Amino acid sequence: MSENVSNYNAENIQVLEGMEAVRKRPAMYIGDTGERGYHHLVYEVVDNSIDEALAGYCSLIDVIINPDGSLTVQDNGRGIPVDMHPVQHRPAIEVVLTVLHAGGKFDGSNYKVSGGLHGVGVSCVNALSDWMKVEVKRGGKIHEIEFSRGHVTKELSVIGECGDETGTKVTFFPDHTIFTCRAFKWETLCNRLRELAFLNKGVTIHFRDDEGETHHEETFHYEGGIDEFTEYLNANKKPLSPVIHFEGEREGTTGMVQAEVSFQYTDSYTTLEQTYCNNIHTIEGGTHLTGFRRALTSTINKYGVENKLIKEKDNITGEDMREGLTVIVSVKVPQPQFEGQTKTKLGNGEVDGIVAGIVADKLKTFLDENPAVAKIIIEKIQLACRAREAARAARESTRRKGVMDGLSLPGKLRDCSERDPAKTELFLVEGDSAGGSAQTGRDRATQAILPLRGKVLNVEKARIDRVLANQEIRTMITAIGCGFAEEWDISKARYHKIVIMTDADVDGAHIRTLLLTFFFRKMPELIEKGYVYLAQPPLYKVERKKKIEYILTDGDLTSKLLTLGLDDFEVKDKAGNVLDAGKARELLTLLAEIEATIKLLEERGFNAEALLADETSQGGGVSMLRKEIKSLEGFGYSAGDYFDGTLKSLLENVRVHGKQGLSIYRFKGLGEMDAEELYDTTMNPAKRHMLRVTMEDALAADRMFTLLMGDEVEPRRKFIEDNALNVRNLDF
Ligand code: 28F
Repeated sequence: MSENVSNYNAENIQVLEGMEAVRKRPAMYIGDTGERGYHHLVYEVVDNSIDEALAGYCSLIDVIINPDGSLTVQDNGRGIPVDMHPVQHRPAIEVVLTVLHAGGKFDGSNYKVSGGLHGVGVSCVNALSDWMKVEVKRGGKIHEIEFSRGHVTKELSVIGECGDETGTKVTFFPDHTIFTCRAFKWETLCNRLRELAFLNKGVTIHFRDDEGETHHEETFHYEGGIDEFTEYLNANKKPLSPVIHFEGEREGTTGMVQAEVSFQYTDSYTTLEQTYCNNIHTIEGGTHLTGFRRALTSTINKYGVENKLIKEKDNITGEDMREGLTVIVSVKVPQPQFEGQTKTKLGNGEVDGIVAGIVADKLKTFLDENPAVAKIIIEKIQLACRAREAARAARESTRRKGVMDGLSLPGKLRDCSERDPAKTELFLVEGDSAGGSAQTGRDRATQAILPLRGKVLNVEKARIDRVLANQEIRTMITAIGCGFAEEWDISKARYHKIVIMTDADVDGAHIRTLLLTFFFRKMPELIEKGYVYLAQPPLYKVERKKKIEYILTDGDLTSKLLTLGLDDFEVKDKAGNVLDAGKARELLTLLAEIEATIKLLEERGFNAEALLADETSQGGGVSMLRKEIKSLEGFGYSAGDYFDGTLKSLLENVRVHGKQGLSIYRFKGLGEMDAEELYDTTMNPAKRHMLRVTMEDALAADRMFTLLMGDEVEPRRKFIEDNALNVRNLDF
C-alpha cells in the first residue's frame, strides 16, 4: 500500500491556463488518478445529461463502454448550443468543453447537479482524455467537434442532417499517461448509474458494456424515485412500516432549497442512511442528515409521550430511534458547501433547519393518521432502548470484574511496544497456529496480534446486547480502543491499521465477511478513515531450480504457468502461421476460458457441444461460450477444432511444458507457513500486498451483506447464482 500524500501549498500553484492546470494537477480536479478518478470522468459527463433531464429536456441517457475501451454518453436533450459565443468568439460548444466551470450555473431555476469536487465540468474530462469526440444534433443538423487532451483537433463542422432530433453525444478515451487505472468497471458504473436513476425519478439510463468478454446490459428507470431506492436497499428485510415519503421546499439564503426523504423501518438491527446533495452521495453526512435525525427523534418522542406509549423516564436515544431504519435524504441546494476529508459532508447550516421543519411537520401528520404503524415503530424503538441498556449493564458488570475495562487489555492480545497509533498495526488472525506464527514472525515494535478463536458473531442478525455478549467481539473492541456505540471515539484508536488476516479457504472467507460486516455496521468510521485492511497471504509456493516464488492468487498462478509454458514454445494459428508472444498468450488464455466455461456447464449437467449446436439455447453460460468460440475465429479456429481435441491438446502441451521442473504447493492455511515465511510474504510492509477496505462501494457492500447475511434464502441464492459466472478459476 503506498500512501502517496501529495501536498499542495498555495505558493507554488502556478495559475496555469485552463487545460494545462488540470493536466498538471489532475488530482486537485477529480480527486485522484486511480480507479476513482477514472470513473469520476464518466460522472462528470453524465451529470451534464442529468442536468438536461432536471431542466426537463432529456428523458433518455445512454452509457456505453466501447470495444476499444473508450466510453460514450448520449442524451436526447436540446444539444449543446453551437452558435458563436458573444464574448469568446468561438462556438458555445467549444467554450463549454474547454473552459473550466463553463456550462450550467445556479440561476435558481435549476440546480447544476455538481458541486464541490464534483463541479469541475466536462472540460476537465476533455483535458484528461487522449481524445474526445462530441456530436450534437440541433437545428436539424448533426455537428461534430474533436479534441485531444483538451485542444481542438477537428473544428466544429456539420456532418449530416437529423430532422427534428436533438441531443448530445460525448465519446472519450481517458489519457493513460495520467491515469493508473486502465479500464472501466461494470459494477462501479452500475452502482452510480442506478443511484442516479433512483435520485432522478423518470429518467431512463441505459448502460451497455461492449468491451468485456461478457456482454452486460442494464436499464435503470424508477418512476418511484427514492421510494424504489428504499425498497431496493430493503430487499430481503422484513418491513415493519410502509415506505414513508416526504418532500418540501423552503427559501434559503442562496435560493430555494428542496428536500425529499424516503424511509422505512424493518426488523433489521442495523441503520442505513444514504444522503445526497445535488445528486452527490454525501458519504460523510452533514446538515441534511442532522436535520432529519433531529426531527425524527423529537417528533416520535413527542407523539409517544402524548399517546402514553413512551414514559418521560425512558431515556430513548437517537440511535434507538434509528434501529432498523433505512432512510434516503436527497436535497437540492444552490451553492452547496462540501466539507470533510473527502469533501462529501454537507456544511450549509440552514439546511438542518429546513429539513427538520419539513420532516417534523409531515411526520407528525403521518403518525397521527397511522396510529397502528406508529405503535409498531415505537415498540421497536423501545426494544432497542432496552437492549442497549442491557448491553450497557453487561459492560458495566464486566468492567467491574476488570476483564474489559479501558486499562487492562484482553489476555490474548500480543501488543506491540510502539505507542504512536499512526505507526502501529493490529493483525486479527484466525486460529491459534496462525496466531502463533504471526506472533513469532512479527515486528514486535509496531505489529500487535489478536488471535481470534471460532466464529465471530454474525452481527447482521444480532441485536446490540447479543453482539456485546460475544467474547471475540468484546476482545476486539477493547483491543481497538475506540469504545462502542455512544462511547465511540475514533481518536482513541490504538492502531491506524487493522488488518484482517484469515485463511484463503471458505472458513477464512466466512470469518473475513463477518469481521467486515461487524466493522461496516458497528464501526463504519474505521473504514471511512481507511484503517481497515485485508492481508493477502500467498495461495501458492512455486519452486523451480531451487528458486522459490510466492503466488498470491489463482489468476497470478495461471498467468505464471502460461508465461513458463509459452517460453520457447511455438503456437500456430489455423493457417499454420507462428503467433507472436502476445497473440499466443491471447489464444491460450481464450482456450483456458473455454475449458472453464465448458466445465461450468457440464457441472450443471449440460453438454456444451450440443448446447452450442442448438441456436435457440439461452443463458449466461452458453452466451459466454458463444462469445469465446467467436473469438477463436480470430485465429482461424472453429468450435470443431476445440471439440475434436486439436486445441485441447495444444492447451495440455503448453501446461506440461510450463510445469517442467516446477513444484507447486498450495497453502491450505496460514498455519502451514513458518513464522519467517508468514512475515516475509504477508506482514512485512516492504513485501506484502494488502488491500485497503473503502466505503466507496458502501452501497454495494451493504446490499451484499444484506443479501448474503440476511435470513431469506431466495435472494441469497440469486445473488450467488448471478455472480457464479464471474467467479471462474482459469487453471494452467
Ligand atoms: C453526453 C453529455 O453534455 N448534454 C448537454 C446541454 C444543453 C444545453 C447546454 C448542455 C448554455 C450556454 C452554458 C441547450 N439549449 N451530455 C451533455 N446538454 N449545455 S450539456 O447549454 C450550456 C449552457 O453555455 C442547452 C439551451 N440551453 C442549454
